[in-house]
Amino acid sequence: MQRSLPTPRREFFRQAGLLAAGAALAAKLPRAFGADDTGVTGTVTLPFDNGQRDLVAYPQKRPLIRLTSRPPQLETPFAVFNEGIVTPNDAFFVRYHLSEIPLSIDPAAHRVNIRGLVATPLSLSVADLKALGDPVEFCAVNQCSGNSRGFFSPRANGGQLGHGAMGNALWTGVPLKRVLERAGVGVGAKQVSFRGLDHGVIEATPVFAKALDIDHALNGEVMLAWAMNGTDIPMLNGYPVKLIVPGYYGTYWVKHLSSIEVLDHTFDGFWMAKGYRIPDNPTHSVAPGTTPTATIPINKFTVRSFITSPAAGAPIVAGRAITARGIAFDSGSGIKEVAFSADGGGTWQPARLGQDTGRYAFREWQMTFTVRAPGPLKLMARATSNAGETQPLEATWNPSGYMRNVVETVEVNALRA
Ligand SMILES: Nc1nc2c(c(=O)[nH]1)N[C@H]1C(S)=C(S)[C@@H](COP(=O)(O)O)O[C@H]1N2
Ligand SMILES: [Mo]
Repeated sequence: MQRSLPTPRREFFRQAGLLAAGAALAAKLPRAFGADDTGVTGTVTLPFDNGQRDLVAYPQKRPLIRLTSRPPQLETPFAVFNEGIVTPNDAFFVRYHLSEIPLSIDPAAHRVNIRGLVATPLSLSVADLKALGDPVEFCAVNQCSGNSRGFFSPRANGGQLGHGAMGNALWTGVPLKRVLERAGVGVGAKQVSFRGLDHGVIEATPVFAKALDIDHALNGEVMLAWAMNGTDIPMLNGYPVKLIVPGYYGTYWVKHLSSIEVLDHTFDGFWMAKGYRIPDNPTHSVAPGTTPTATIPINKFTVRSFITSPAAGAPIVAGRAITARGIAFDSGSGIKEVAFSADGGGTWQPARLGQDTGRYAFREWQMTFTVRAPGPLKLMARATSNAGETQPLEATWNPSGYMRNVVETVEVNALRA
């Protein structure tokens, strides 16, 4: 698609605004890192052991559920997903691994370097990326591998997250394919690695770098994005350039992208070779509490659905029509069906699917039903993808608590009319 270029005047104001935002971020972030109560606006309790969390407002963000402060790991309050299928930038979750994160970046000075097995190494600014022309734009879900980890039983290692380490946004950028073709991929290319500007305190800490197979990198869908929901990507979400890998877990969506390297071998960086690995079997799971014998790098999303309304514990009234609603997504085949149960899985009815805004996006669904008698109720939603994948009724388990996609249950209480 083609987009008109901003006028120089608007561009000036945009840049000025950005510099101001960057300065404000630098001023505020270190304090928000502190052990004190700076920025805390309230608390929430996620529905599992040790689920008490502070709500903290970071720069460019509304109050979000804080898991850790250095580096910041923030999750989206679940109620946000009931407000619309696009997750607003200021509500989008944040995940980092290393403590030294960029607090302000000069967009004119930032470069994405393309090197390794290429004919012509490139060093591209954001303006250079935009000047490649013909930007692409699509909605896609970014979800952390460990989204919903807090619900694993027995407890899985890692941040105890609720369901808020996911979000759906409109991404604008240039296909990675076009950039790699510009550089000229050499014969024998096997993988492409990616890294950003963040790093650890000490030199020995492995940098956060990820890799994709060369065919995947050249599929035309993987994108170097400079905009999120029609505006600059928030600093904490990867300003000024972020890798978008639709249908794949967030771990591949490298933020503050600064280096791309074409390799003639399989990348052996820590976050591919040791971290973010799943059991190498069809369900990517093992018996609870056991260790897999063989593992592979995590890759595509499993199919999931959520009931966003009514909320757990919400009072509903027996004998009256109630509309339940929610969202579903998979790794890109698209959602074929969402089945809904108001009796704990005893009976299922197909829900009405909302507008299709792209096969990588959240798909909205609705179901109107009437509860006959007062009392507690278990509401469930179960999505099936166009690829035929469906959500399990029993939770699977893996040591890192990745890829949860069991059918979730929302318990409500029907009151007498
Ligand atoms: N540079 C950089 N990019 C990164 C990470 C990181 O630690 N550093 N974490 C990854 C992980 S595991 C996730 S889930 C997503 C989260 O993206 P978000 O913070 O924009 O929500 O960023 C990915 N990209
Ligand atoms: Mo993640």
